[in-house]
Amino acid sequence: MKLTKVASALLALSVGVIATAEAADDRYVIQVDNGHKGVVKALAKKLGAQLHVDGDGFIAATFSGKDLAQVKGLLNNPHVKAVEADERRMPMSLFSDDAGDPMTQQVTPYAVYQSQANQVNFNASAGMKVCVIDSGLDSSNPDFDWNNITGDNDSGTGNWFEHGGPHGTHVAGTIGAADNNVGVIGMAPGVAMHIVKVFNEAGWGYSSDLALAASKCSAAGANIISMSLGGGGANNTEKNAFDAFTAAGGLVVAAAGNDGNNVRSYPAGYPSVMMIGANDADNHIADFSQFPSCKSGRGKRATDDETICVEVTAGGVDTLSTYPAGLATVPSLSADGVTYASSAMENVGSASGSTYFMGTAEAVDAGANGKVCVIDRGVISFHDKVLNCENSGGVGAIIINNAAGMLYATLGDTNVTSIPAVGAALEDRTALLAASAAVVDIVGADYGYMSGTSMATPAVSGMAALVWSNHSECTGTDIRNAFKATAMDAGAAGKDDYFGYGIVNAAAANAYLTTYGCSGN
Ligand SMILES: [Ca+2]
Ligand SMILES: [Ca+2]
Ligand SMILES: [Ca+2]
Repeated sequence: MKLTKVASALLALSVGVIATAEAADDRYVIQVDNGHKGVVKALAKKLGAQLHVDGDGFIAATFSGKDLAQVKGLLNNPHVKAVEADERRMPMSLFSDDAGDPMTQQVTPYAVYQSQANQVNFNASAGMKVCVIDSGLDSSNPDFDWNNITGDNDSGTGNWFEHGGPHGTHVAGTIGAADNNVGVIGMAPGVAMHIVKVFNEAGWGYSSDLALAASKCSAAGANIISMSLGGGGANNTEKNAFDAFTAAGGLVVAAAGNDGNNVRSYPAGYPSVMMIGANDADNHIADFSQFPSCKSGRGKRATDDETICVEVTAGGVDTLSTYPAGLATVPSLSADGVTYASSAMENVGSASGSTYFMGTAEAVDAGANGKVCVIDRGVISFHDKVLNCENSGGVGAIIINNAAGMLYATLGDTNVTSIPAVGAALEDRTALLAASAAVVDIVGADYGYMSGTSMATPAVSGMAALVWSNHSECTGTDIRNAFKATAMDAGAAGKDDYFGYGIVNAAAANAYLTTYGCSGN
């Protein structure tokens, strides 16, 4: 299953505020008395200003190249009451992670708030156990209650407590990271987990592996199976295994897939398995989230079957969770003392020096020797740009996007470079090219971001453990039905192929079961 690894630019963004007396865009708000606004507007125009807003008691205008003191001086007029910087305002996400560094304090991921999981207490004595079928859970991450975690290896994948890539560790953190003073917090903090490792770095498993894993989950006493994986084509042996787990009272949750099309993935496509799509922090569907039809059969015989398509969604875009220790990368970029947003492309390390603009860096250039290369995106691969910088004696690389926004990329699986390389936004190109010195820094961290229906799936399986722990008399199917009955509608009004019933609301599902009982009557 495709995995979109999104570099942890948010930490850098949170400190990316530029302090200066000059307003952003040289744009100012001028408070005036309404009776003399015309006089002030004429004066501003005469001074070369460009007027933008004519409001009740104020105007807004750009004074190119002028700082606040200069504008105040120019507008020294009795009808001007005040002049202040016209601050930029951007659309904010409806939900966001707590501010702060998860290496030193606990950060609650946005999806917890979005799904109101923080409003439900996890009952640790209810005996919930989530079986995570993935790439293992690396024992190096400190944010787990290891006394509550067991596991099994499939043949050929190695020890379950040693990661086969960060995917499984990230998924497990979303389910059950501990509620302590560090890292993140899972949907069901500290819940017992059984880890079945069916993938390693090669990223491959078979339906027979999953059928075997389901029986291991049963043997371990798990009541929830979480699978952030899938692929095309149904398989009866695999289907039977999940049917049996569900029939025995369990709940099986799996990812819809990340190809952004209407293909039905399995195991999520089996009726006994709950299919999960991904939404972002603004309650929008993730562009990668698959949306298979709920229609079964053709023509007049077509019927609606809500168990073969997306049933609910949860946050799965830029999800912060646990990594094998040191394997997440956190970038920082500053130039002439100003911090800029950046993304980690490759290579942990720190580099500082004079900047050298290499254009698109299509060849070795002796001018870059000992310097931080500033490079435009385009023409050749990111890897070859960084390699040309390094072979020129460059100590670090900044690659600037050639389209609006931040550049998120890696140097690929065959990276042979070693200098730290970060991506930067096109919006910062002018400032970065003008800077005389820069510092590029990539540090390893235990927490990082990933995007995918793989991230939404453990959010739902964790919330199932959370809600179920307060209603342990119910079956997995009761929990599944409560999630669907109480989901927050999003996207097109009513149930739709992208969201199913909508975004899971753990607090509403919990209240629903309290009020109506397991069967929802
Ligand atoms: Ca924690
Ligand atoms: Ca299904
Ligand atoms: Ca909808």
